[in-house]
Amino acid sequence: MPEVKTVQNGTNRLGLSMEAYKGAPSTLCQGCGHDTISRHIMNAFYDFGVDPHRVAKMSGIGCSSKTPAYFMSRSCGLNAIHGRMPSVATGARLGNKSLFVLGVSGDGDTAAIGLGQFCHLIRRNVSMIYVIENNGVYGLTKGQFSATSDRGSKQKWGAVNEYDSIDCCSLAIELGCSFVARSFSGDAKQVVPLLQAAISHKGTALIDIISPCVTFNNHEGSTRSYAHVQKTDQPLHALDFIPFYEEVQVDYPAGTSKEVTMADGSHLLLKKLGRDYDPTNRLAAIEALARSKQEGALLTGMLYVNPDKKDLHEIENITDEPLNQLAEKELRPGPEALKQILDRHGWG
Ligand SMILES: Cc1ncc(C[n+]2csc(CCOP(=O)(O)OP(=O)(O)O)c2C)c(N)n1
Ligand code: SF4
Repeated sequence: MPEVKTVQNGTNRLGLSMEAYKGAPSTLCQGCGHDTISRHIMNAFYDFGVDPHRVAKMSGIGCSSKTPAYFMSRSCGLNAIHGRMPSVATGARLGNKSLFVLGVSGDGDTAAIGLGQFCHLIRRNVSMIYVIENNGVYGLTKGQFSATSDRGSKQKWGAVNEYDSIDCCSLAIELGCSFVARSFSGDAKQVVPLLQAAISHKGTALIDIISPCVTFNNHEGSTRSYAHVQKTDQPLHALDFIPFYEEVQVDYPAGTSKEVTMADGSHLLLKKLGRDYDPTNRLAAIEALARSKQEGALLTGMLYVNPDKKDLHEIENITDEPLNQLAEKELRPGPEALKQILDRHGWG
């Protein structure tokens, strides 16, 4: 665990300035929600004090999938092919458990061509953050409806979407995802603590972030425009994140907040905003999402979390040591070990 320093003189607890978390200048359209999300990512990783060298940035294809180039240039990363980020990210994490794997995808990349990969990543509970930059269209290929576009919503040129949408959060909870959140790119106060809680989580942490495409999906009739999201956003709670290296010193009256202790000992505080919502209740989360879809509301916040679920490393009993640091002896245990395995399965 890195030495703990408080944030001071423009540096974080690792002694790094914000410069270390920046990337190349963005080439996206001005006002694109994806750029705002990149800023939230830089702020979350800087504030938490994650060493950029330990981050693996993974993405597929799309405007959203281009964004890892625009933050944390010191990190390694791979722009995979369309919809195939999850398998490449699984490989990276299996190969090196000490990496923070951050996947950035679009709603097209995830919910259409990559849907099978998305489902199996979640079933395996690979420890990584999965951000969907959800604008309801294929931005890069000029604004076709995506599988997350709401039925009845209108394309810029007037065509109406006749198909039901896939809700990636509902699907993820159904598949057993251990961390599911939804937010809006314009809501820094919600996105940054959610990202920090995701950094602290063991297992797949999915954050579906509505991210308006100003060029192809920001008009009247769209349900992913800035105006529509602002009108329908229903935050479940106000969020506070307290990292494992800070003492919990906030004092909320009983019954007004819920505290979730993350796998690394950090705390996520969920302060009630009107409604009673327990993000550790899986069935209630599925129901709340179905209800909000029916009502045309956008439910945002920590939808479901289970910090105790085993991740892929635990399930498969994979070594903590990065695989490239294992010696020949560990990689090739020899004929005696092979015989033991064969005997154990009755194949000897
Ligand atoms: C195999 C394959 N099929 C289709 C494409 C064309 N294509 C590129 S990006 C994209 C969709 C991107 O949409 P999304 O993931 O929502 O990202 P956005 O651009 O909206 O951020 C498509 C269909 C491709 N690159 N590869
Ligand atoms: S086309 Fe849309 S998604 Fe792509 S960069 Fe422009 S605003 Fe963003």
